[in-house]
Amino acid sequence: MLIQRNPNGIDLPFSSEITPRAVFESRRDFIRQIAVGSIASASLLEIANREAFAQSPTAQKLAAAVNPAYALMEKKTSYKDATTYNNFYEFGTDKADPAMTAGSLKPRPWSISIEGEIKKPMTLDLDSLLKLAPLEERIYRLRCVEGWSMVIPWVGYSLSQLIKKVEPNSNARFVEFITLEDKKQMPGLRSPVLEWPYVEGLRLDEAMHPLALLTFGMYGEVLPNQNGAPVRIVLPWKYGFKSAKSIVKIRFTKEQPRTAWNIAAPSEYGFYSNVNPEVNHPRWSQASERRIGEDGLLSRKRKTLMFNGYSDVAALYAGMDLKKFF
Ligand SMILES: Nc1nc2c(c(=O)[nH]1)N[C@H]1C(S)=C(S)[C@@H](COP(=O)(O)O)O[C@H]1N2
Ligand SMILES: [Mo]
Repeated sequence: MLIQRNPNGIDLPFSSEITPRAVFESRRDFIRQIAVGSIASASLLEIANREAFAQSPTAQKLAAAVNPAYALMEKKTSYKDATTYNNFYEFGTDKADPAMTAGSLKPRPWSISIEGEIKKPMTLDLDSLLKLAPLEERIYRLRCVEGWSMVIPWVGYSLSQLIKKVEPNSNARFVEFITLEDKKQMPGLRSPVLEWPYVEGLRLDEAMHPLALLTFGMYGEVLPNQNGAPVRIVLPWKYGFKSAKSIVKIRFTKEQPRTAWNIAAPSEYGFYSNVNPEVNHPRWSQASERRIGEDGLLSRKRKTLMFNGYSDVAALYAGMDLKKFF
């Protein structure tokens, strides 16, 4: 192989040496086409996104048409990164743990019991849940409170569809989400790192916002266990920890529910936890973020946007001091 010394003194092979000739040639054509503007920028994004779709060869397909109203035009995080860099403390606290240990979770049979301040309490199994409303694909940015983000194509429908079905009564002001707690399936429960089960909550009007997604799949497949199989919520305008995984119970309440991270560290994690670049975590800034798989480990070069860019939700918080209600 021909080695060329580059100006920085590092030996680099020519790209024609490491790439088969035909691929190299067609790439040159491709670059030429971009230069003359014959490939639209939308298809450039499509090409960038192809890499993101190397899905699991064994997973069950769960296809749905993209809802263009919620299709973020950004390069998707690769399936590999989205399924090997996870926070799911029931399966360990290291980012790599859930992918290695969540095989013990049994996502079928599964049901969610829906109770509390509603006219129609019910238990729905997974098939009934899947049939309740048409599935949509929604490409959302997920911003973790730790300062990183991903872009993931989720499959689900608005949580509001389920809420309408159970008919909240006039006492219902909040919704609580409760994750499975089973030591046999979840090795991380042996550690007291959080109070178990993992609980999260929303005000009822937040839960009714169309962006709040009851989620069954990602990348056109059912949710991998490490991402919260078989059903979770995704709330793209809030820090990632609000999006509880592997939900077994949804309870409607009069009082504001307790939430897992607020119990663990109340001065660090508030009930609302809306993405807000102006309210820093006591131990780090929230003004910027790094995109997993694209940016360097210490490179938080992307500006974090108010409500993670989902400004539609602002009306939910009109008149509220979001520094106080962080
Ligand atoms: N039950 C449960 N849900 C959870 C968590 C958890 O530890 N347990 N981690 C949260 C955090 S901190 C984030 S950032 C997201 C990560 O979702 P992902 O792994 O699908 O990207 O899940 C959230 N949901
Ligand atoms: Mo997170």
